[in-house]
Amino acid sequence: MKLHGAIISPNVRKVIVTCLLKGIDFESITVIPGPDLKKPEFLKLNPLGMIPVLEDDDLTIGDSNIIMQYLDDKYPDVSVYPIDVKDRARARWLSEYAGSALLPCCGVMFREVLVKPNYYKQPTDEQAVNETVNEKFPPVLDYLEEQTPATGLLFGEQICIADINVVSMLVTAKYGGYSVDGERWPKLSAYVHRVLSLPAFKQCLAAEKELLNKITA
Ligand SMILES: N[C@@H](CCC(=O)N[C@@H](CS)C(=O)NCC(=O)O)C(=O)O
Repeated sequence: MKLHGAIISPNVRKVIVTCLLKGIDFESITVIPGPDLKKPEFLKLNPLGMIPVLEDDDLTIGDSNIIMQYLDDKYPDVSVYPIDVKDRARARWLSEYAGSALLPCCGVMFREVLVKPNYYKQPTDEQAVNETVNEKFPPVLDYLEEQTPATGLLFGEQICIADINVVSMLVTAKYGGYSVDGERWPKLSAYVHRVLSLPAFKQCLAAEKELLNKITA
């Protein structure tokens, strides 16, 4: 099984955490967002020109959530979906919400605070950062605070796609210097720490360090 992507990308992180939880071996093929995604050989793998892409024998698919679903169908023993049908729907919804509402905020922090000044030697767009921190993040985190239980994970004690989605995005924000304020969003902040202390997340973040260090070098 081959996974194409950059391991510090949130959508790639989601797939890696899923593989680690399920004990799936895969070959990681590094593809960094940028011109490489527009090359004909990559567009053959994913005409959308986006990572991650999974190749499994004769199957080639893009989109992190679709890949996670495939891995769960193929390796169901350790499932990353809740059992209850409504919880499964809620978990899919929160995953969608994380991708559509949370990721754009986290992406701004990652790009403007970490990547642009350190890797591209370009100035941070301070206005975009201030707008994100003061206007865009708060309503998204308010909603997630409402959804987060005081103990455990989003759907009990077993990590599921919603936990993987929400926390993968917030790791990206953390690389850009933004962490959930524990005073303002206490349940969400404590929950993020609980998820990050799980072995699969710890192992994934440890593997990301090398690439992260290259960006900040
Ligand atoms: N819905 C897709 C989104 C994938 C996506 O946005 N990937 C980003 C990296 S995290 C990417 O490839 N960006 C390159 C680009 O937009 O040109 C998924 O969940 O996999």
